[in-house]
Amino acid sequence: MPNTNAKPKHGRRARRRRRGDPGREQLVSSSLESAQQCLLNQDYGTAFVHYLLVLHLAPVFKDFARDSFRFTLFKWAEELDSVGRIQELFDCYEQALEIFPADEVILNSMGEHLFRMGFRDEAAGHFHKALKIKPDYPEARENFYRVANWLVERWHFLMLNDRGRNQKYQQAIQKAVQSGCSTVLDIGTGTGILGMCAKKAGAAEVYACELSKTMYELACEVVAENGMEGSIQILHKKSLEMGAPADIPHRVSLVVTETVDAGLFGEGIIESLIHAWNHLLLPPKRSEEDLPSGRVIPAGATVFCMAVESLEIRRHHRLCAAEVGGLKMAAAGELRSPVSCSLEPDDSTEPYTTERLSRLPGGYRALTEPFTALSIDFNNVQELEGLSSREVQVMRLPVTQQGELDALAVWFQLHLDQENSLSTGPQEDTCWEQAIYPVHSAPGFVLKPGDELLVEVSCHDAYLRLGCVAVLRDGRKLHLDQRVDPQSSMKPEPNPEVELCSALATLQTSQRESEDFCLLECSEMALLNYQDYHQSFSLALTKLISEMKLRTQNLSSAASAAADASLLYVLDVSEGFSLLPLIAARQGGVKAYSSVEKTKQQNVLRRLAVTHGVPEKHLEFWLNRAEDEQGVLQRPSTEKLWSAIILDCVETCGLIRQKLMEKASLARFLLEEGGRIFPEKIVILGMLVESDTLLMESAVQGRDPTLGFNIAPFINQFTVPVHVFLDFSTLDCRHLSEVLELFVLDLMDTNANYTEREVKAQATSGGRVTAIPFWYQIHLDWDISLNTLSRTSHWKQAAVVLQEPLEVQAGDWIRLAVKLHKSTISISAQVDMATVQME
Ligand code: 44T
Repeated sequence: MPNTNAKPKHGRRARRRRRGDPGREQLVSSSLESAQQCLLNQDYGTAFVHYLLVLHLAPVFKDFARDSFRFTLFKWAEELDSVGRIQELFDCYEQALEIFPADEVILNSMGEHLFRMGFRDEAAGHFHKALKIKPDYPEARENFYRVANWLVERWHFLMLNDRGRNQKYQQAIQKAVQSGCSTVLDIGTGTGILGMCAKKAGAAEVYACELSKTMYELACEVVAENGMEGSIQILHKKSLEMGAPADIPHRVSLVVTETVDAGLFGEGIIESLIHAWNHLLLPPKRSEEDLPSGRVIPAGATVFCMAVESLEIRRHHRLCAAEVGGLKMAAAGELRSPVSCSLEPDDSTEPYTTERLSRLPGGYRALTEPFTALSIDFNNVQELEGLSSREVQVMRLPVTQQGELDALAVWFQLHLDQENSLSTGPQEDTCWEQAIYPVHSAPGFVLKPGDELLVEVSCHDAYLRLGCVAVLRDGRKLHLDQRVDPQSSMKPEPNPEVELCSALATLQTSQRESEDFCLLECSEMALLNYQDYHQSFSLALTKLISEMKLRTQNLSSAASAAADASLLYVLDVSEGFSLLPLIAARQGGVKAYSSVEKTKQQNVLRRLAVTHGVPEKHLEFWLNRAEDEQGVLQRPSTEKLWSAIILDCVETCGLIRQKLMEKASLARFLLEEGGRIFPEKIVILGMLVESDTLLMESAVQGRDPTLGFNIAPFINQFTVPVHVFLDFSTLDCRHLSEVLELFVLDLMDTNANYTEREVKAQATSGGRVTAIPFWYQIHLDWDISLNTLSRTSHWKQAAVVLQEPLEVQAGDWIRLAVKLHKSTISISAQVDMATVQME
């Protein structure tokens, strides 16, 4: 009961309460009772309302009721979530936070809901708050690490670590300010660096805008820390929404910006500059008039393009084999990645991806010389405005090397001013990646020296569009913009004449009845091209299924059960597109459940089922997948258990999937006798390395200030200890140990899993251990396994970046404390002094 003798804290209301109010006390106690009763009856909504009432009327119960209140809130929120009552869900959280404003568990949980709804910035804010309240709260820490990558993208570190780039921008800004540009606007200020350069160079007025809330807040902190709080005005706005004098008092004489991505235009620089010229900048300088004028840094750009062959690019964008896991893929129709500049852009497609060509596994082959696709003057508003309506230009690229036409690679030179320029080319040692335009129009087409490739360049929607339209060969024109029969392009033709003829033949005859194709994510495409994966699963499934068939035959021979009773059930809970259920169903006597959700992809599987003699009813789709694992893993009917459950354990980015171990324990309960889950075991492997590249991508390095400004401590708050999407095979690093076994996850016996383990590693040479890349050996059964480091796999690797580099001598023993919390790995390392001293 509330302590009615307690000293009141606040004014009138509290004083009134002190007198004691038997009616109120009764209400509190009966509400509390009702809350508890409703909780027992699992009527969480009513329980929640009762708790709210109790805690509002009698805050003294806060400590007593906190746990039950949280539990009620979470359960009620789960219910609201499952029926899509999202607004109410967030209202409940807000009410809960009014009562417990500093409850890290509620904050973290609200962050998780926000994250799932796509409100990343807000989610991150909640995780951040939870962490400030309780820095050693692992759930909030993991969640924060997960969103940090979205909030502050990793390239910020790379750019700030790129001295060349920083200095060139600084010089150009200095020169412009000294030559009279005294009012400056930094569009897309990020950490505030270019705005601070302008101020430092002596600009009288500096404005900056930034559309990301997180970056805006960061810029404010950085600018204040560097003593420029009053002298740079930062706005949390997209430049397109700004005007003078509404947002800045008058037009400025200099706009500085680096709102460019690998494809130059992806961050909307054309639109931003057109708007800036029309609303934010003084008019450009006209001949010799001495009127105040405006200009832009960078002054312009030149875009280059070249055709390349690369197996790595190819396997991520189209099917490279006629058969996968024994399935003939012809019936699947055309499967392609969603990256294409010829498709009408929508949510599911992108015009290009990015790659650092110099780090492409397996390398690449340049098939043409680089050629200039486009030049643009950022100081000419007519030119900027005319870009979208510019006529399509056809470029002729002489082919210099023989190879398959897989993609066009694009990069650019950014002319900061007349002297300074930056290049993002593949040969440069910079922070930049290149834009990759995969070629879908001519799968498997081989270019030869002497050919000329015709490329159409246009700038629709202020995006650079490139299309390979034709090849000029021996005076003939081969059109590439029509579909080629994938079957014919699968088989490499050794004879060039035959190849030419067959290319011509298919181009003329195989116009598809429909332009229909099915889109698969790049990683799904690479998975489909991963032959070992399908062969290994096929083998393991065949083995298990024949064992199970023998078993059921023995059991049911006497009973001569109905045909259906002898069916085996296989469930695949892989994320995304997967052929595994079909591979299982093809064994006969198997009913397979697929988790593929997209209708087009389901149709692909259905078509393949038909052509492989799988009865329609033997391939089912797990359509009504509930969010919770309980729902996902429900068996088909109560009397039948699963013979095999296929779990998707490792994400493409190189991390273990969240909740894997929970899913595995649940799955084990749903197996019939002799049934299995795939995989049965995962071994986490790793290696000690010294890699400056990894450091550069994880945090702003060095003790020296960036261009004389103190930025690192602020942006480095967003450093995460685990680096994902790494290509260990092309990572620039020194190996300091052998391959180590870091952890073993036994999925068939989740009780056997520990969460912490000590691993001893011996340094094979001296150096600084900066990171521990890790990957997985995935054991489907005792003799079939897959290694996620394999060149042909769709998996990338991840790496733990150590907080402090560890100096080691050859022969030293290093003690690693490896922890696995939920699905997140963390590692700390120290030199084992005992062994050092012994030696
Ligand atoms: N990444 C390159 C692209 N912004 C750089 O919110 C190179 C990628 C990259 N703010 C690997 C390496 C690299 N008004 O914070 C961002 C963005 C903001 C705006 C206000 C506007 N109109 C805009 C447009 C963008 O500007 C900042 C910089 S965009 C630069 C992107 C290192 N992967």
